[in-house]
Amino acid sequence: NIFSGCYMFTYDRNKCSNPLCSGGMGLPRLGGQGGKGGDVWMVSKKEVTLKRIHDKYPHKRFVAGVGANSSVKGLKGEKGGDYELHVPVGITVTNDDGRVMGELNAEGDRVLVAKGGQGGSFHSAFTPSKGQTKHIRLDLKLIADIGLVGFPNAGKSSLLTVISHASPQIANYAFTTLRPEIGKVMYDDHKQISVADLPGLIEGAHLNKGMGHKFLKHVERTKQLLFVVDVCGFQLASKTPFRSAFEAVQLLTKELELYKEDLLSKPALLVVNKMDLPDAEHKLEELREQLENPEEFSHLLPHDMIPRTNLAFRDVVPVSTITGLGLDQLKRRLRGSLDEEAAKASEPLHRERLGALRPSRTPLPVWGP
Ligand SMILES: Nc1nc2c(ncn2[C@@H]2O[C@H](COP(=O)(O)OP(=O)(O)OP(=O)(O)O)[C@@H](O)[C@H]2O)c(=O)[nH]1
Ligand SMILES: [Mg+2]
Repeated sequence: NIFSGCYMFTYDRNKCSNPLCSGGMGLPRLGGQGGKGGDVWMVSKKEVTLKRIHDKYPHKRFVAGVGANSSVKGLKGEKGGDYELHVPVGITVTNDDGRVMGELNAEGDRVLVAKGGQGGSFHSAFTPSKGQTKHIRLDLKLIADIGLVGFPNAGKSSLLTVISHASPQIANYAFTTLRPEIGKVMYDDHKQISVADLPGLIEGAHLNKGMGHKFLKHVERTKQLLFVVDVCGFQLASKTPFRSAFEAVQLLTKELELYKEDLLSKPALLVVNKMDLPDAEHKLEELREQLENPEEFSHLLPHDMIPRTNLAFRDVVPVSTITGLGLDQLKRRLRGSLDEEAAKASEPLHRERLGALRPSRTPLPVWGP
């Protein structure tokens, strides 16, 4: 599974008596300085997958080179070679203690994970110091423009199938989708946007229930959210409560809020699916009304599941993946929303460039005839 995390033990090695001492030995007689031990780096490459790393390096140990000892010929010992492990784009590197050491979001990004030790010198009585030993974790989070957020069975995979070329598995039971799948939605001007079909979220996901955190961490790396609800509501099992479309929206919002409130600052759209089912129009009207005054209907939810802030959806788009209703409109709205954000992001740069083009205060010389 290329989306799962992978542990690694990382250290520098030295040939001298202390195996973790990665600098070279100094040379006391001539004041010579040993070379520094090599560093261990993570470097992102598009073609790499976690699975490939996993298969290729079963030992999960990565060791940089040893600094050269100082000698009469080379008083300053050469630095040990760095070790670069190629990892997929979208990796977060986390330390033993859960501290994030860095993120590799673009091809060629680099994160230093373990520093080589200093070579022995006058200041250290010519004894080299140890290189760092790090036990790290690599997590690959998905990067897509849009992430589909919904309870199981809402029709997320069906939706991806009809708006993109992806063909995820579809079935009439919960948790059909077990891992993310990305579909590319194509436009006439050849622009593409990527949509991630994610496993269904269930109540308690923030406590790691269901696909829980596995799901939620993928949501972090999408630019915008597309909530998908079944217009007729959802019931996970006979023992769990039935949830209407409105309750589904609020519960999904709350799960994201409890996991990481920042997620709710992403632009979001709402798809109301299965509009071909009986009484769908009436239920949609009811949902719209409830979304307009969510506080009035908060008594429908368990007290601790009322979201602190209600999501302001940019649009509510009714669709049916079976009849095709609303799909063109949805594609247009997705594109519109992404373009809008991109324009906002480039606005300051635009202003700066315009500023630079403004005429200076000193008048230009005027040449006579
Ligand atoms: N009537 C009707 N059924 C639909 C529609 N879209 C999807 N379905 C059905 O709903 C069921 C679930 O669809 P999926 O696309 O697998 O749902 P999902 O949200 O991906 O489910 P998980 O992967 O379990 O989270 C399937 O039986 C689909 O055929 C629709 O527009 N109308
Ligand atoms: Mg699915």
